[in-house]
Amino acid sequence: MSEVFKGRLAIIGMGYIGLPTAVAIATRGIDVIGVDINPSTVAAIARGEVPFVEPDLAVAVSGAVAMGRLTATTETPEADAFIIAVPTPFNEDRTANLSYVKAAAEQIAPRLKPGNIVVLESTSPPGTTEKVGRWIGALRPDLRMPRNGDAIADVFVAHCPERVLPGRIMIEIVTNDRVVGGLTPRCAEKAASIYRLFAQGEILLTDAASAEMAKLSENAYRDVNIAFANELSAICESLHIDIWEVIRLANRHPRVGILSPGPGVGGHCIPVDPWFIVSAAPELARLIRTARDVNDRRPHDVAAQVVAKAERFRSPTIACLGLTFKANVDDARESPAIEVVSLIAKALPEVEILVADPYVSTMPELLKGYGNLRLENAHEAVERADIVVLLVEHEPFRALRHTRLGGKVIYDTRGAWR
Ligand code: SAJ
Repeated sequence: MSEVFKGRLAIIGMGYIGLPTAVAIATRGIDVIGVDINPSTVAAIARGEVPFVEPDLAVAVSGAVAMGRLTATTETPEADAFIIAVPTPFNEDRTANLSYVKAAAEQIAPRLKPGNIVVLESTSPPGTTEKVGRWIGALRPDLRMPRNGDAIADVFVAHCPERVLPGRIMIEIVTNDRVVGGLTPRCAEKAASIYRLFAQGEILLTDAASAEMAKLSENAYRDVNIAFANELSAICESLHIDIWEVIRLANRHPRVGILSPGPGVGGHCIPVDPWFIVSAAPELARLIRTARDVNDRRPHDVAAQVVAKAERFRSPTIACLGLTFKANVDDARESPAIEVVSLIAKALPEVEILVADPYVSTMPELLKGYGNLRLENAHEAVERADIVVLLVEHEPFRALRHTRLGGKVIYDTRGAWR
């Protein structure tokens, strides 16, 4: 029989991954302590509230807190298992910034007892899980840390990369298969016992470096495929061919599935993670690096198209719809839509630009310096605009197509109004 975890579990990092994971485990009858350095996040969770928008998460958090299974604190407590779910951003030189992971490992180290499990969920370059083991070992020489070929250890360290899609987290956290890579096979088995509590997908056991690389490969795969769509889109624009018609037709081939072009690739994961592969093997990662460049270039191409359209008017008003990094989420981190708007605002300082997004209520920091930008509701913005640019295909924007767009110049970067 496969082992299933019993005991108390602490999760370090109550963000987009840590909080849903905490809830998924707490609702299986395990006491979960959520740890976050941000006191307002901790206070919100203690009230049963969620500090960001994710479908079905709020009701799950308030339920788990009301049942007394989920608590939150700023101090790392003692527990039987620890999951690290903190950000791994990149540095200026695009190498991974592991300072949050290191800080989490250092907070956990003094609390560890023999038999405890430590799982790293944060997306990380190959070798990071091993570093977590070393950082903990340096602070706790009294504990035997897991080493390959050595069956005996006091603490079990593994990597189980998160793979959930923002907007579908509460579904995917249960249904996705999970990859669990241990510093030793026993570590993988121990960590898997936690995911058996709630994962309905298969749990695939492997070594830590393979798990790290598999996660990076998933996001690099998506980045490369989106870059292909974005490059095709630029080519079709230059040849005056409708990209959406081309994709519709090509995708009727049984072995072709071209993704959707857009104004660029945003979010906290896909624009970041491929760089971890590039920095691990700079000479070899040629396609992955080029895909990053193609996707990073995309907001500039889209902004240039809008500027070209605006130059046909004497004094146009432009409506830009959507600011978040993708549809139906409130997350504007690394958003290409924001970059497009700022490039247009900079290129056309005399032109009035109205921006609208149902998920954004204050002007994002990056756009605050432009006197020609105003946040509006979508209907008003479209009503007043000569040029309407769709940057994010939020559900409420789709309906505008039938009623409001007549007589305007439309630039639909997402193909939502076809
Ligand atoms: N995008 C396109 N065209 C497409 C698909 C996406 O332009 O056809 C854009 C989106 O608009 C967005 C960006 O790409 O700006 C990324 O969006 P996404 O929906 O592809 O992915 P994320 O960042 O929300 O989540 C990804 C997922 N990874 C994969 O699908 C391989 C998710 O499963 C991961 O858990 C997540 O990264 C993560 O945290 O690593």
